[in-house]
Amino acid sequence: MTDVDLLDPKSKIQNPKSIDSLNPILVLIPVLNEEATIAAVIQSLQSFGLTRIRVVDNGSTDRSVEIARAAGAEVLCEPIPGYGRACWRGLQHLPAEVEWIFFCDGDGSDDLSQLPQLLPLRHQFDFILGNRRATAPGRAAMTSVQNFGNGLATGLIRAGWGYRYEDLGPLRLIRRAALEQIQMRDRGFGWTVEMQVRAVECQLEICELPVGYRRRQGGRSKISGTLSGSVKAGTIILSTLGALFLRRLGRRIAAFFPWKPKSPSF
Ligand SMILES: Nc1nc2c(ncn2[C@@H]2O[C@H](COP(=O)(O)OP(=O)(O)OP(=O)(O)O)[C@@H](O)[C@H]2O)c(=O)[nH]1
Ligand SMILES: [Mg+2]
Repeated sequence: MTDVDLLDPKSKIQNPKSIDSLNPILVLIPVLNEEATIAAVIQSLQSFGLTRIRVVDNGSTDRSVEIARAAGAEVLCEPIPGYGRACWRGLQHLPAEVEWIFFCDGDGSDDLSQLPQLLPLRHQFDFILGNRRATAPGRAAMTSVQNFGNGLATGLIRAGWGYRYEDLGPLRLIRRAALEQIQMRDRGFGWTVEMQVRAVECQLEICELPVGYRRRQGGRSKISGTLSGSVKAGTIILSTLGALFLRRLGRRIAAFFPWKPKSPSF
């Protein structure tokens, strides 16, 4: 793991002027009923020079869609519910120029002020994640269930795959080619953890950058803010990890046997 230390005076990535063209970066925001916050999130991203912003809505019953469009985002509507489903939908029909995908939430909880440090890291890494647990405001804003769940999931990844992640945060920038290599399958709340495990399996260059985080800035929680949402998401994350572990075991067992299944002849 590479965890970039922003306080390191020798760090090469401190200078915000090193940000070059951000045109190849597409921002993807899954959204469900975030009318109170989505405009501010979009405006904040735009203020950092990110203008390709795609919101994927899963049937919001409020004005999220109109507000996101008015703020300058492209809005896609995915009829089948699911956080991962929305993320997957947002990756369809990407313009040819897009080389990077930046994921963030639409509830205003991500502290985007670290973007001038985070974005230039794409010149050194394939996959850059915001690490909320490395900052005091980040840790404080996460519920105890979230902190526990993150610790458990990252501990299991460490035990199962030998890679030490610190967080399973929403803020993440990934190379498009790497995402294609990862071949995401999950279409629900297992999306984030699957991406992280598959990134290790695909031997991507990964780094985590300390980022701030705060409680959602309006609207209602769909996942971690309620006990039932946390338990549901936690269960899905753990079962996703189990399935990924078994899948990898299956691949290892298959590689052990000398014979290979015959490819069908036509
Ligand atoms: N399209 C879509 N977006 C979703 C869905 N569930 C959650 N989201 C969005 O995903 C992001 C994260 O969801 P949140 O409700 O903020 O979950 P959380 O961050 O774990 O919990 P809180 O911030 O405490 O509410 C937000 O932008 C939501 O609007 C879904 O089923 N479909
Ligand atoms: Mg949130």
